[in-house]
Amino acid sequence: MAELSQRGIVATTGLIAHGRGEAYDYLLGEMTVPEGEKAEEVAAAHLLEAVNPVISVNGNAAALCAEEIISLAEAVPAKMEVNLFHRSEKRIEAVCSYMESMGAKRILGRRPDARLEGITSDRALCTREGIHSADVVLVPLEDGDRAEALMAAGKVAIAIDLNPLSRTSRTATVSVVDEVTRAIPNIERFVSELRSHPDKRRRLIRDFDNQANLKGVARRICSHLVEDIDQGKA
Ligand code: PTJ
Repeated sequence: MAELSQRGIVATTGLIAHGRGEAYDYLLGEMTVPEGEKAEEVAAAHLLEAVNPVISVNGNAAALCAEEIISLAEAVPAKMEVNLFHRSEKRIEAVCSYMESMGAKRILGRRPDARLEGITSDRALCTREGIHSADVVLVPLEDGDRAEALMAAGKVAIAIDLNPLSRTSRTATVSVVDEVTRAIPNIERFVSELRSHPDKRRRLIRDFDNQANLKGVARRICSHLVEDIDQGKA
């Protein structure tokens, strides 16, 4: 992360966000919890049911798991679009080139030709072919404003965020509370499992309650803390 920050791929605030993520991951026991796995299965169902699924890529996601994102995009198949919170032409180019150097054959985002309503910053810039016309968008490590704007535009927003209380987690259609390097391969595994089962996919989507799932994660964090206290670790 530190090296990719020096190369301009990860924003300075991206390093801070990474530290926040590590703290939440510790509270989750540094593993995929059952609620995270359920959300990953539902995320896979949405991606397979979508007409135009898009994976939004920012600096942190690229730095942590470029190859896993590319592999998931090929498996679905889904488009990949670079969209940055701290946007500059130089960083857009750096992240796009980095994804290409890691094997991406096609990356959208260099030439935005549309705007996502409800965001005043340059983060609204996107492509007509990608995020603007997507029906399902996977957003790893997102900020709350854009998750809200995607939902307001009628899209299914799948967030990956270790903080179950973040505005992104509370806003998204499906909130995957798991570390992104575990979450993306898990979603790909479920894509393989669900590919030939459309009825199961629709049932999973219909029966999923995101708020109840998030409450389950929050309770799990609390009980981990209580266990640590009881065992004299805290
Ligand atoms: O590359 P840019 O310019 O688009 O900037 C990206 C950042 C991450 C800086 C930007 O999106 C941002 O500021 O995000 P936030 O609002 O800090 O939210 C990031 C969320 O991701 C936080 O809730 C973190 O807990 C969570 N997070 C951090 N690392 C991980 C993570 N979630 C999953 N896996 C991680 N490794």
